[in-house]
Amino acid sequence: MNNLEQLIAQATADFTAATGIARLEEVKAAYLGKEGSLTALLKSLGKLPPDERKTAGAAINIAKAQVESALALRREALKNAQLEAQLAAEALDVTLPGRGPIRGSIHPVMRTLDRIEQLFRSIGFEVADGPEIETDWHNFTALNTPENHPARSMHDTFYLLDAAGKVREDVLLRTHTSPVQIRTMLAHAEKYRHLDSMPEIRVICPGRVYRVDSDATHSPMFHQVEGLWVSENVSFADLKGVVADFLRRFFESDDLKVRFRPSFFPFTEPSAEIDVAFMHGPMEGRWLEIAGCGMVHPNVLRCGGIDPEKYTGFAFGMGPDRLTMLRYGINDLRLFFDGDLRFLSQFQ
Ligand code: 2NL
Repeated sequence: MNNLEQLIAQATADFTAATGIARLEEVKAAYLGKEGSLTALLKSLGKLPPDERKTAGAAINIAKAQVESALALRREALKNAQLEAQLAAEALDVTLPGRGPIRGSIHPVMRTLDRIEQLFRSIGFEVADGPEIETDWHNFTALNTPENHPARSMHDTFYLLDAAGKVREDVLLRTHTSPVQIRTMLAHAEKYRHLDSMPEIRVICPGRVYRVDSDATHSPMFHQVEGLWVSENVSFADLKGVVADFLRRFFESDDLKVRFRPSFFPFTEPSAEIDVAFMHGPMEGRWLEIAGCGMVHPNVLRCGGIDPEKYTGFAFGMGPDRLTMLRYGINDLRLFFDGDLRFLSQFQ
């Protein structure tokens, strides 16, 4: 083996021994760089006699070409290995099951509202809604609530500020859904103004209401469903029948005791609290306050544009948040409103 063949063999072995691209470039410099052995051989040509120079030069150039081709081969091999390693590292297992979209669910209080609406619709009630920012008149005055009543205080009701930052006296966040019923009566009376007698009103009003109150059983925003039935001959007996039937269907229980306990509201007379007692389960035999009700006060009918000499009505109000807590055994009202998915996702 002559010197050149030895050099080619050594270069090829050195290239093979280099296991990374960076190391390969270092090895390359030892042969083909400025200080490389092949470069030195080419430089030494000048010292040879002219007649030997041609054959020696040709031989060195052939050797150089062979070294370069060995280098290119090794470079290619290393690049392929690198790519393969990367592909293996980043490989996706396409046989894994997909994650799919995250499923939302109906909020437990909305389930209760849907259920209440469905039950009342089945006995001919319509569902109405109205603004959450109400006038003082619709929220209090029309509901026979006196000017100095504590419910009207800044302590109990959220008021709004005007542009100058002063408390407005005319508007507030509604404290109950009754103003929707006032609006319903006014629109109904107006619509049938030209008739001797108007068709009856049967409506429920579900929605958000606001009071200055916050603890485990009170939230500044909560829900209410009120109901109203106005007709020429509607009585407290009808009220009892409608409410008792509703509660038995809502709680899916026939052996449920319902009690009407005398009470007071400015907007009804007479008025009553509605209590229920379950005859089975963990709450067996305990009376629970569930709603309020009464015969619509004549002053309230008058504010709704309805003649109290000709028509009577009953009304009731209940808290769907509390009904939901009872139905699912939830002990903290705040769980409904702080949006924790660990709680909400249990109602799929
Ligand atoms: C309660 C009590 C009640 C009413 C709401 C009402 C509405 C009109 C006229 C007369 Cl427009 N009354 N609503 C009546 C009695 C009780 O709610 O404890 N709610 C949670």
